[in-house]
Amino acid sequence: MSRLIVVSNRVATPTETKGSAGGLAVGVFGALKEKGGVWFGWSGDVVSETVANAGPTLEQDGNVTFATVGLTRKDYDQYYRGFSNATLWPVFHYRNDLACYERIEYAGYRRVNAWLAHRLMKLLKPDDDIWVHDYHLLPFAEALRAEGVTNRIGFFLHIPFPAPQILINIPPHEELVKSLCCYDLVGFQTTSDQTAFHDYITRHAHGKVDQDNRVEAFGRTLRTGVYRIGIFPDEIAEQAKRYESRQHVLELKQSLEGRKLIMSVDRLDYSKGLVERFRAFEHLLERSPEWRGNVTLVQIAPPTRSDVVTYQQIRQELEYEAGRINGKYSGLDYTPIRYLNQRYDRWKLMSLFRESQVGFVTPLHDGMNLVAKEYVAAQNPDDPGVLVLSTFAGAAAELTAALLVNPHDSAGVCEALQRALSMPLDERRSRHETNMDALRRNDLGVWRDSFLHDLQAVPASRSRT
Ligand code: GDG
Repeated sequence: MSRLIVVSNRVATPTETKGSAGGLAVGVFGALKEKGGVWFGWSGDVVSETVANAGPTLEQDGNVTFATVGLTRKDYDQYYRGFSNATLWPVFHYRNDLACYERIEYAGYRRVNAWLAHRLMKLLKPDDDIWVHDYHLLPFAEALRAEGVTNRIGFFLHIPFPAPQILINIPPHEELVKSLCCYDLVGFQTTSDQTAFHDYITRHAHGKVDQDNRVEAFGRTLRTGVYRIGIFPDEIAEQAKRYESRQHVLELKQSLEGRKLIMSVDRLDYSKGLVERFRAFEHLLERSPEWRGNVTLVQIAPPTRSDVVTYQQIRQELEYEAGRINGKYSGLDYTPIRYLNQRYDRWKLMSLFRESQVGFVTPLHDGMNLVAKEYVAAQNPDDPGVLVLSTFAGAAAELTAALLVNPHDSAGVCEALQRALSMPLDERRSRHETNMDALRRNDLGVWRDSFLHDLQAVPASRSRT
């Protein structure tokens, strides 16, 4: 049986892969354990050139090798902070207004992809299957091919793929799509992402796409597919229940003094729609005085990428909005928004989800959004909370029994919140059941196995130039 090589920007630590409630790291590790193999990527450390070139550092866990390399400051700045997170991330989330483009960063992005590919070479065997993850590594297969690698290589994009008219704002858009065509299988979160890629292929690259999603472009043939990433819902349900009477939950409950609770958890990112969310909550307090003093929004938002300017700006804006709204509607014993700029343990989050009446998940664009799925799974089936979900999250295609909203329509979001907060038990139960069924039908194992099944179905002798 061929081994599996997983390549991602960051590699989970062996401890993270043993988390008790699923998570991507656990899902991917499951496949690695089954087949044996290597998880390769950046360690998260910025190191000297000598240390970087001495890597990869290897750590063995059974039949799985964790292989990590450090990045130099220059590589980190150009590849990670620059082109990946200041160009690709905003454009792929339809935020051209926040994107910047520097040729030197793009050159660094390609250089680091080639360097990483070269570092992987000594760990590769001829019949390994290679599964590459996410936007940091669009040119990774091309770099491996340049090293003479003919193995099957699949790619999964965790974030949206933008419509061609958005993508073409990135000056080297054609080179990037050409690089993607060096993979044998390219997986997307939703059919609209897949369609956007196909549109680019037919309209801009003059390629062909057939009914089986076989793509011919730039002298190559590949397949595309839709693989909606999931969670292990029953494990999350069990974890949320197990921790429901812990101190942190009791403390929160006591501090709410019978008020209803709306919960939101997101990395602090402008794609997650946090500012719009705070304003919609303000709208609720403004339009429905009966909720003033009777409902609290807890927003957990651990900071990420805080050395990228746009992330510093969104943080400032949110702090301003939280302060403004709280200034307007707080009482001596009431704070409407509890804005927590820190990371919480996973088991704590799941038990807080279970305690709340509403899960408020309103990204402006999101590949999937696992928080929405985790919120549903964490509910008590006898007395479940209601998910208010943006139609622009990939998860909206599956969680059809959520209250779906357009995050730009503050009045509409406010109506959905009112409806969620007052929804009768029967309706809550029935919506929860429908959503749980969807989560069980397409769990993390289904995502992983169907991608790997399709990758293995790629003919081994595919012509590769
Ligand atoms: C990308 C795509 C796609 C959040 N805060 C804490 C914490 N989290 C966990 C959540 C969830 C995960 O992080 C976030 O996943 P999301 O899917 O919601 O969003 P991204 O991080 O943007 O992920 C996204 C995903 O990749 C997978 O393909 O769905 O669209 O953007 O699991 O629970 N975990 C802990 N403490 C926190 O404070 N422990």
